[in-house]
Amino acid sequence: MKISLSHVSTPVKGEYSKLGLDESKLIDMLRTMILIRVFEEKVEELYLREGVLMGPAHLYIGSEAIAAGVKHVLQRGDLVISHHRGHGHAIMLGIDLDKLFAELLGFKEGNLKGLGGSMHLPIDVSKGGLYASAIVGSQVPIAVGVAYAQKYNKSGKLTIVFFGDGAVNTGAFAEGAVMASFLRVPLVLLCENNVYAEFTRTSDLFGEEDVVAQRFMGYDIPTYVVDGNDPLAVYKALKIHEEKLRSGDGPIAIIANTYRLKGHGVYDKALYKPLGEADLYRLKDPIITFANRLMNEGVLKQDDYKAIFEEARKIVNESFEKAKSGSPLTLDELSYYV
Ligand SMILES: Cc1ncc(C[n+]2csc(CCOP(=O)(O)OP(=O)(O)O)c2C)c(N)n1
Ligand SMILES: [Mg+2]
Repeated sequence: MKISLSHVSTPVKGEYSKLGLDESKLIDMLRTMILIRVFEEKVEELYLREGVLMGPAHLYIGSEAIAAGVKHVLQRGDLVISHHRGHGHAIMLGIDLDKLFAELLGFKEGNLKGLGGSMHLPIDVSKGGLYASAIVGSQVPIAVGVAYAQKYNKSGKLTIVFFGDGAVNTGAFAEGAVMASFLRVPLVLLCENNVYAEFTRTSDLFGEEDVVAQRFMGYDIPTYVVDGNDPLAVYKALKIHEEKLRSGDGPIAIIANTYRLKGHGVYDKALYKPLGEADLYRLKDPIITFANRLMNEGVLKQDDYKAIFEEARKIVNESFEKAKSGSPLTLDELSYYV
């Protein structure tokens, strides 16, 4: 059995044009990351301080670079399948923020009429968000079927399925990976390796640091390991294999190494994390790191950086104000939809 694991480094400036990167894409990646961050901070506030949101919410804070890197590879007709930590995917897909807030509030103006909530937020078929599941790992074999349809129809489109480092220990992941490999489907298995699965360090489960990468071996699927805090590394890993994916050469996997800066859900203070660990990772905050890079490369000025944050805060606050005036489905409507 072939084992194919390669590390993809961040592109140097000279590679940008070959990879189809220009200034507007670079700035949009940063803008996307900031919009996700500001949205998530608002969500956290609405849960913890305002108490207006209920149910679970698993924040994407710390992993924004992954969604931003994926965004510019997607074409119309490509599909995204997500998981319980999918707010960042929903924003990357371009689902209106007022619809997302309405969905979190349980209102019929939400993208799923308030029936899905946080863990199904990235679903809007018109934007390419086909499905999301909170049953860890279960989305992987489903994504194989979706990608198989794309292959069968010779569509040239691809599917990206997001899952976490905890999901790689499920039978569903293994089953999906075997089928994806066997059927040679245009699927990207994208593992957001954020160090934790709920309240457990994934590496503690096996006492090995690289346990996640090991889970990808044996399927004959080319697997790329990237810095998931760098949107350009994520983008590059997808881009170098894109043509092969679209032409039916079979699936790839990407392990994007990142860090869950917050607790598992909004309610979780993450007191089980080693003291100082999150602070160390905050020094490598993906937004600050990427903004510094763009400033060093002369693409971004300090004032523009501030303006992007201001703009994101305005969009987020206005979207929430708009969503607040919505209402839940009536009983009649509920019985129709459920
Ligand atoms: C099949 C299944 N088992 C257990 C759970 C409970 N659960 C919810 S999230 C989670 C951890 C998932 O960790 P990971 O895949 O790393 O994703 P992350 O939350 O870190 O993004 C678990 C065990 C579940 N939802 N589904
Ligand atoms: Mg995890």
